[in-house]
Amino acid sequence: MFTLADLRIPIIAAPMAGGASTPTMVVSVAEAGGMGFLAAGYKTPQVLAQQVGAVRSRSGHPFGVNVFVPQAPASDLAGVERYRRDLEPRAKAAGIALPPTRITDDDGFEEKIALLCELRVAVVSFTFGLPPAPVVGMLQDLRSSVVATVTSVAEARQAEALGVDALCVQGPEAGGHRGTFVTEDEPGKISLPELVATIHAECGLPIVGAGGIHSGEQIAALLADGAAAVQLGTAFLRTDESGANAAHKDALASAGFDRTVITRAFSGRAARGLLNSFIVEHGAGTPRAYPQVHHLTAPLRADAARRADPDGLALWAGTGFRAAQRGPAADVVTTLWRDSRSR
Ligand code: FMN
Repeated sequence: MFTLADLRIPIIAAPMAGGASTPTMVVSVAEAGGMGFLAAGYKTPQVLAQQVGAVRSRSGHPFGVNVFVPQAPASDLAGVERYRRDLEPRAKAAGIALPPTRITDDDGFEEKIALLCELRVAVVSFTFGLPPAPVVGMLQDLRSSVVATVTSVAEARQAEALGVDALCVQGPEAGGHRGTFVTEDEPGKISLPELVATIHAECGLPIVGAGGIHSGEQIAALLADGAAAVQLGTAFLRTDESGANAAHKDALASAGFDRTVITRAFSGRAARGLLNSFIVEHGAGTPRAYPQVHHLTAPLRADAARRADPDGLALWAGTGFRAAQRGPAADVVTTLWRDSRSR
């Protein structure tokens, strides 16, 4: 079974749902000596199977697939309807009809797990919670290594008790959704370096540190503090292989976007992204209702993507966004690793 110690370079390209992670990114990062993830979230099992096939047709290196753990049905449906009324003027101006509210989470968890049991990828990671114990056992029996995303010591303890193989420890600096499942979905107060050191002292599992990492110095420090590897998302967002929208790539380097915030405005769940006018306008009134808000805003985000309008897009990004460079994804791996070794 794959272990993090097998990596020539302990740098992982994060799973990024919504299109940024691509099979070519996974191949490029693996060829450079790191490891990449495909994101199963928001896509059908058929598309996921095609993407796994695309990686395997070009590379024999190990890679991972990341899966969203289903959420309990939303309780704040009145809040979702209130939010719908907030969004109506924006939708009307764009000539868009907002979709009816979906009560349950329907990301196809069971079909995706069944598919991953067939495909037997090296690593299956989970976010937004812990998978049921039989799923962990089944994947491990099929020789897939299981990683749980955690954002606190309490979550790390639960994941360890479940029997996962490694922890992806996500700090509050991280771009995209927070994986938080035990505590409130508000930003944690403990920075990634502190969180890694604390969880390393309390849990026996290998740790992948994630959140705001953009320099060799940070990587060297995290590895010295007990991380077995690091996982970067934002650093890969502008690369040639990234499938992120062009307006998202440009915004990361634009003077018009100068900071990231944690918001529920786009999905109903806390996520870090560049502050834009959508967040300014709607961020204060968003209910805690994921994925209902995600589905509600989907046509608005799709319209903004078509118009390449960064002010209507979810510009997910971590605190280190200014360091994200254009160029091959492989260069992110080799440059950061070289820099981390020269310290
Ligand atoms: N993490 C997941 O576990 N699953 C996802 O599907 C996912 N999608 C993301 C999409 C984007 C655009 C970004 C920026 C992050 C996403 N993340 C996701 C979070 C990453 O796994 C990782 O924790 C984060 O990128 C690390 O912080 P950094 O972006 O500052 O490097």
